[in-house]
Amino acid sequence: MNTRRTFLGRAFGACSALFAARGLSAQMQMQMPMPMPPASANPQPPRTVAPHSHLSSPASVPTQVVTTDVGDLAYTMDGSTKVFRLTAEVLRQKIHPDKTIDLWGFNGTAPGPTIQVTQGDHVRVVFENHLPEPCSLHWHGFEDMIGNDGMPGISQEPVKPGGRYVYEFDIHQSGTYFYHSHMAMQEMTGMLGGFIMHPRTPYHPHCDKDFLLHLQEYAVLPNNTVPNTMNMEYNWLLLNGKAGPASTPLIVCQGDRVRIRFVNLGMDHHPMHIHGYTFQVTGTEGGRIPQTAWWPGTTVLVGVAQARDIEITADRVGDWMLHCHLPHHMMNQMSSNVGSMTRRPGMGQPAGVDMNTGMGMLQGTPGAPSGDDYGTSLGRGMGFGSAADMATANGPLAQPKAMNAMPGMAGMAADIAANANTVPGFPQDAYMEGPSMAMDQRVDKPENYGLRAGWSGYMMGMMNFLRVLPPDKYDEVIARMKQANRPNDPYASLLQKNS
Ligand SMILES: [Cu+2]
Repeated sequence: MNTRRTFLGRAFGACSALFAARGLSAQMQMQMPMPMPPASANPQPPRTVAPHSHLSSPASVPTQVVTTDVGDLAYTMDGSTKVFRLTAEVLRQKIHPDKTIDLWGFNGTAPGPTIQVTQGDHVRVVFENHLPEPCSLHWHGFEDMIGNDGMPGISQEPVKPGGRYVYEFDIHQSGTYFYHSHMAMQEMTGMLGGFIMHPRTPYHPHCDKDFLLHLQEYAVLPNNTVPNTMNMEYNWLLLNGKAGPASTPLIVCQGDRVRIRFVNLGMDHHPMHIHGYTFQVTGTEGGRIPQTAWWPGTTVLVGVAQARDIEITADRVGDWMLHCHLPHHMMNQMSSNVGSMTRRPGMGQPAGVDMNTGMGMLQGTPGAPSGDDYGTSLGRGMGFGSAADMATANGPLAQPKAMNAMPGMAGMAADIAANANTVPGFPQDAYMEGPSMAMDQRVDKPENYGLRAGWSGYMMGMMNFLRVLPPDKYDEVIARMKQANRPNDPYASLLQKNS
């Protein structure tokens, strides 16, 4: 079969070859007497391709996890010890074409790079602190010695600026784990990362693709670049450090079995939803779930400090949405600090008032806290944002400036009813998603190749694609990804596999 695969690979490209081989395998199966399928309360539509074939990659080797937009932490060997070097540092990160913010992370990214090890490994992590304040690293979910727990002031001295600490682990667990600063505000400004422990014996069934998505939120007030870690209202919702449409799609080939690992080290819980598929939840932050206890769903709630692994067989082609289902987490630059949900005059929000008044919390008439006079203005008058930019709608802050920035806006009038301004509640999404928000070119990358024109006007915040591509399209996208030849490409392990 290897010979056949090599030949087909040369002839058609990796996925075409795989697909052809799967077709052959399906034909061969068709000649065999087929067992009756078990009765099911939820009959599945007929598969268009055979389920996973071992031809795609040997099941004896776990598939490397791809952390889109983040990548992996490389290691060196010291005898039989895997040595990782993790440096906490201040960095700037472009989370969206129009937003670059100051974060704290590791080795140039926030979240930090993913560490991947295998059960049975002896692992050393040399941690260096390049932050302006003390820090230590907690290894979340690890069953190990207290001295490696990373709890500052409890299990170790905090690592001072310029200092280092060496953590050592004997890996006996397997599953989706993580590391993070155990200082809460540091964690909220990006100091977290994934730690994958591959099982010594690969899980069954084998997954052809394996992805990790970090769920994150930041509160970055208008005209600011530093997340306000004290704020409890978030306006930037991210997957792997990028807000939609800047996040990178998960690329899979039709017929692949796919695992997606969600990790939540933030302040909010996220109901992660996938279109077009019913998945099985196959793992938690406590490791693999026995197959008899997997549960089906189309949305899985990923609570704070939890991981949830889901698996599907990607047999239906499409650019399927994969997103948090909280409506406010499907938007960018959301903030009640910059305007009210009304276009009616006289209902703007007060600026420059104290927090009690501005948040409408404890006092005032009529009907505080819900009175019209007391919409939120948190941050106004506190030196954040511009007090001049008092909006009266969900629409832009400064009309001419915004109109210039969004040429598509001019064409939107045609989509708006003539009496729109007299309709209570207008606008809701009219100026928040649609053609005026499209920025296909500005977020162009090989993984977006072939998406429907204007797609980016409808994708924000914690939204992404699972792109299940037919073999020919898959091969084309993979070829473009290879051609891009990006340094430290998060997709490197997948691209090597497809070479
Ligand atoms: Cu969410």
